[in-house]
Amino acid sequence: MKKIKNQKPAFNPVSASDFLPEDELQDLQFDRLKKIVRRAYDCTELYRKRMKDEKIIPEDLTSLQDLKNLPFTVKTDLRDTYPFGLFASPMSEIVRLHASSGTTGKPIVVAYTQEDLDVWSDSMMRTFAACGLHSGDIIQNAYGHGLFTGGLGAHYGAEKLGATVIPVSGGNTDRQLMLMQDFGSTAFCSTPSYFTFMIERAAELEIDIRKLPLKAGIFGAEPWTEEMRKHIEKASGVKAYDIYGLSEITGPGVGSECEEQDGLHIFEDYFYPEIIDPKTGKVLPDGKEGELVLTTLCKKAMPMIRYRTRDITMIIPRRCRCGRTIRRIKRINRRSDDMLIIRGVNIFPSQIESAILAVEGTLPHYQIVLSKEKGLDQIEVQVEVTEKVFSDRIGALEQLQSKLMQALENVTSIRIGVRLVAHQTIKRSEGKAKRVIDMRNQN
Ligand code: DLL
Repeated sequence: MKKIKNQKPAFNPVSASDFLPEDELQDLQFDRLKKIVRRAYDCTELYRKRMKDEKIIPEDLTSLQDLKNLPFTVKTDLRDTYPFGLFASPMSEIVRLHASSGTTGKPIVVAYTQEDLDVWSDSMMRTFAACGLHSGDIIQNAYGHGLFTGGLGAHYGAEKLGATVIPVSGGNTDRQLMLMQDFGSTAFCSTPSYFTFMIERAAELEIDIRKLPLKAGIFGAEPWTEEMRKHIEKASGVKAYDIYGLSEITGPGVGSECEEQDGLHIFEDYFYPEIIDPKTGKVLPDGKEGELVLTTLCKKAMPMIRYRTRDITMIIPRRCRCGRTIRRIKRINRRSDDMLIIRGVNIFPSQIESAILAVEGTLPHYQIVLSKEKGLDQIEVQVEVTEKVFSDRIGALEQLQSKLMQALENVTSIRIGVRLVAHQTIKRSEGKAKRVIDMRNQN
């Protein structure tokens, strides 16, 4: 292939909004907050009723700090008002719908006006810029295009950046690798779990990703750990960035790491973050871990006021070395609702991922299987191991198994069964990985 050298960026896409002085940013946030709360109150029955129940009117907001007096919005509010009950714009102004599938029943539906799409493209453009991309970059976008927000969200952001976007969607891994080589993609967007599959398939096809122009992975949509980042960066030579978002707020583009890879900047001129104690609902100071609550400051079609994300993180109380003034959150590797309670002990899947990936000889493909035996909860972790380990002496396998059991016991304080399985045993995912298989309610 003839190599086309990347030209110098045609314009500097880094938004001034990332660097506003603190007081200017807060004035902007407060100004936008007042308007959005007024809009929510005037145009959405649920918000009006909730605020009336609390005897609050939009004019009671006299500073950003007053936000804490407003009621929360939760996922069931979206389900209860399915499909269009939270819309604050008439259908004639709504130009796009997305939906998130959820695990059971009806999806949740989200809506955008043209202005909302412009804001979203801007926040995704700022995401890519924070990850060091600019015009001249070739972004292969393997997030699903469709009702899922990942594909189209990244698409418009990449175009706004002036980059070349390849809207390939997820799956068809061999073709992904062919395009990556032939087009000289410099960035790849997908879930981190799908990229681990790409790395594996590339090795099988004897494609060395390190030798390709690929330099950045823009990964999100599911929890992943620092150990997973290390694995990806070591195995592929790309810099693996963490990006965050959720459909209810906009999709991807709520927050992103920058080149420092030290926490995710929240585009807080659009999405105002608070951290609360999930039990009491009280706002916690920066530096304390709790549940992330987000308020959309600009969203017209479907404002979200104090939306409880269930994602657990903290606001990092220091400025980033990159110079951006917008605050950062810590990487999210757990949700308040993904906690497993096994024999009375609380376990998060991310603790298991960190523990197993820190042990030499394991692959980043694992599953946590829950079952019941004689009324007692059982947990087993199935981990793929390298072919070398698998074909080694039995002793080596046993040694690795006991090492893993020890590592898991160290982080969880209970004995967890480990089953080492051969390469390719665990089902690969093109989107969000399914790490926990719960068979406790099956006979
Ligand atoms: O996953 C939006 C997205 C697309 C984000 C592409 C990043 C990249 P939902 O399907 O609504 O939207 O799922 C949102 O996924 O509340 C988190 O629990 C989880 N999540 C998203 N990004 C991350 C991340 C998209 N970087 C839910 N780390 C959120 C951990 C994440 N969890």
